[in-house]
Parts: sequence; C-alpha cells; structure tokens
Amino acid sequence: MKDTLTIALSKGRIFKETMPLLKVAGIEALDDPETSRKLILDTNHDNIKLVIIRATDVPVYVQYGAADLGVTGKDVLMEHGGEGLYEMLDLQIAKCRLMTAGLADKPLPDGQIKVATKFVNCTRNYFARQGRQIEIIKLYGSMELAPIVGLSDIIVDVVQTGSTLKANGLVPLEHMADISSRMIVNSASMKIKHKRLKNLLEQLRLAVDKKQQQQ
Ligand code: PRT
Ligand code: MG
Repeated sequence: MKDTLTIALSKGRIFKETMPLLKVAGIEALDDPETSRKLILDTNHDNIKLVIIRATDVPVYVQYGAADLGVTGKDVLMEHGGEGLYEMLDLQIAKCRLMTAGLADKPLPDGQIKVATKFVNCTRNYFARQGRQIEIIKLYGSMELAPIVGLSDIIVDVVQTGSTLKANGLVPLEHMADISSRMIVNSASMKIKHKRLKNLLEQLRLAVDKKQQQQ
C-alpha cells in the first residue's frame, strides 16, 4: 500500500534490540512476537506495520518490496547479495563475528578443506580471494556438529561469546568479518516513499548515536 510502511524483522535478538531504537523514533509494537502468533504486528501508527519472519527471509521481503524496510544481520545480507535493496544504516546491534572454527587439536589437511556452513556465498568468496581450495557442505544449522562427526574439517559460522564453540570442543580460527545488523530499504520504496523513509532513517540514526554515546 502506498502510504503504509512495512518493516520486516525477525524474532529473537533482532526484534529485542531493534524495538528500543524504533521507540526513540516514536514507533512501538502493539504485540510481542514471542507471545503472539501474529505474523503482522500493528504499531502505535495506523500506517506502520511490522512483519515477523525468519532472519534469512528479511532481505528477500525487502528485495521484492513486500516490506519497505527490514533489519538484518550483515552476515545474512552478504549471503543474500543485496539485490533490489539499499543498506542504509548500521544499527550497531546483534554484534558478532563471522569466523572459521575447527577441532581444538586437529591440524587441517594439506589439500582441499571441507567446510560446513549455511553461509555458502560468504565462504566461497572468502576462500576464493585467498586462492584456497575448499569443498562446501551446505547445512541449515548446528554447524558445530559437523567436524565432530567427520562431516567437515572446519565450519564457518557467526560467533558471539564463543561458548557454543567451546562447549563442542571447537576453537575459533580465522576472523572473516565483523557483523552487526543493518537497516535495509527496498530500492523502489526509497524513491516512492522518500520523505517518510528519510525522516525515519534520520531519527534512527540519532537513536543509534545516542545509544553509542551512553555505552
Ligand atoms: O535462529 P534462526 O535459524 O531462526 O535464524 P538465525 O540464526 O539466522 O537468526 P537469529 O535470530 O539467531 O540471528 C539473527 C542475527 O543475529 C544473525 O544473522 C547475526 O547477524 C546476529 N547474531 C549475533 C547472531 C549471534 N550474535 C549468535 N551468537 N546469530 C547467531 N548466533 C548464534 C551462534 O552461531 C551460536 O550458535 O548463537 C549461538 C550462541 O553464540 P555464542 O558464540 O555466544 O556461543
Ligand atoms: Mg539462531
């Protein structure tokens, strides 16, 4: 709809950390996605809706204009490729690192390395840039298991505290990228709804700056 702004968010850490920023910009959800089964949440503005979707689906909704805006991890965004959308603002939330990790006392094989990951494109690009031969094994979760059962030599995953790696006998190896969540905007919406989006993005930028100063 022309005068409705739809914002795509995923449940969990992204929702929890985005809502305080949206609140500073005057936007509050009328439901909590952790307790409500609704996929479309109303806000305190009739013409602003939130859609609650899987984290990896956020750039897809925004690319096709099903949502005007979305909040997504840079990992997910790099994997998507960014077609049809603009990365407008680093919200400095849900910070982590994209890393390789492997078994603590197991040297890597000399030839081709087997890498298990859900970040297939990021992994391919990273190793190609270094001219290293790999075989990618695409998984959808619980990557930490792969080296333990011999499915792969290493994994590529996001790491925050590192305790999940440690609990599974893995150690972080290479730091591939610093990750935080970004506000993305559909490229057509950016033209059609320019004034409202620009205004909202400005307020969010102020909210991010204010929060950074307090930390
Ligand atoms: O969970 P689901 O399969 O629905 O999707 P998702 O995992 O993509 O979504 P979600 O909500 O878990 O993560 C959304 C975004 O948060 C990611 O795209 C990252 O940009 C960011 N983020 C920040 C993280 C983490 N920190 C993080 N720690 N995403 C995932 N993790 C995982 C990590 O891989 C490990 O399995 O959380 C676990 C705990 O991490 P440690 O290192 O603290 O033990
Ligand atoms: Mg998760």
